[in-house]
Amino acid sequence: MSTRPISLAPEVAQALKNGDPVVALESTIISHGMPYPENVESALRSEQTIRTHGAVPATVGILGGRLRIGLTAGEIDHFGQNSGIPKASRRDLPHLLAAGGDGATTVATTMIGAAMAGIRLFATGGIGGVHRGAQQSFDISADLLELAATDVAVVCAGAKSILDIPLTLEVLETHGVPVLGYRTDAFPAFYTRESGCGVDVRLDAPEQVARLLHSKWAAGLAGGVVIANPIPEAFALDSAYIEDMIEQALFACAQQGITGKRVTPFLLAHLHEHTGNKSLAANKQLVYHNCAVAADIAAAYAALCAKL
Ligand code: PSU
Ligand code: MN
Repeated sequence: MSTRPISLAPEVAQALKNGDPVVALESTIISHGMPYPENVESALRSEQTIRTHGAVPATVGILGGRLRIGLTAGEIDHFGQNSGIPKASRRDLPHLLAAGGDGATTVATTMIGAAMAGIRLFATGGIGGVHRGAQQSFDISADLLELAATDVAVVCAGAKSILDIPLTLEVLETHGVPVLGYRTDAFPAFYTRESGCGVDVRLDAPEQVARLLHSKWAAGLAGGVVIANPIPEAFALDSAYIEDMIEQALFACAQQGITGKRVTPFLLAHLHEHTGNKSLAANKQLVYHNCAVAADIAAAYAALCAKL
């Protein structure tokens, strides 16, 4: 038995051994980001999308005190159904591993698992960031510090404007995390294609992104990369509409005294409920798009590594 608390699904282990493309997926989006059963449907379709684009999916979660890299459909259903599974960020890992518990991995802990396994690409919806009012609350997602330290590239639709996007980009800059726009000059705001902020560099082809990733890590520059991929035009929400809904969600959050790790799941659930699931439909579509792009980049990265 390995001394590390990690288990790879056989298909994932084989793909990594062969140098084939693999894309990691997170489980907090399943357990705490979407309602059941849409969460399970979305997780399975995400995996299928990655396969269609020529890569092997590896959904990450903590089961029985082990970091599992690649889950079965039954295990994904377990994450989808069981609202008792805690959201597990970096600080929660030691306890869950020691106690033999289950945990839904956030962007931060999915990066940790992916890096341990040797997976370089990860697809999700949105990253955590600096919350509005962080000057008072100090609520800055551990995702940002993980991006500073761990060698995994995260394909996302930017960050939700439940966050302070300009401050989120400042923190990423401080920590030397490149923010790439995939076929865009604008940093996207999850439900919408623009946030009013720009990206550091725009790249239009998977091969260009693969080269940047390779150059970064070959130069010994540890840490992740944000690959910002805007929601497809057809699924984007009206920005005034969603901004209004976000304001309402933030107001409810403050009124109910929600703080800490409960904030993001609360805001997501509030939005899904109060937009008649418009936000959920958009959320699902942008995740599939991120899966397709991450798989394309993973394939280009694998091809580049095979050549060098
Ligand atoms: N943003 C989303 N959907 C999500 C999350 C973020 O649009 O499901 C999840 C991710 O797992 C992310 C986490 O890592 O929330 C961030 O939580 P916090 O803000 O507590 O760090
Ligand atoms: Mn937080």
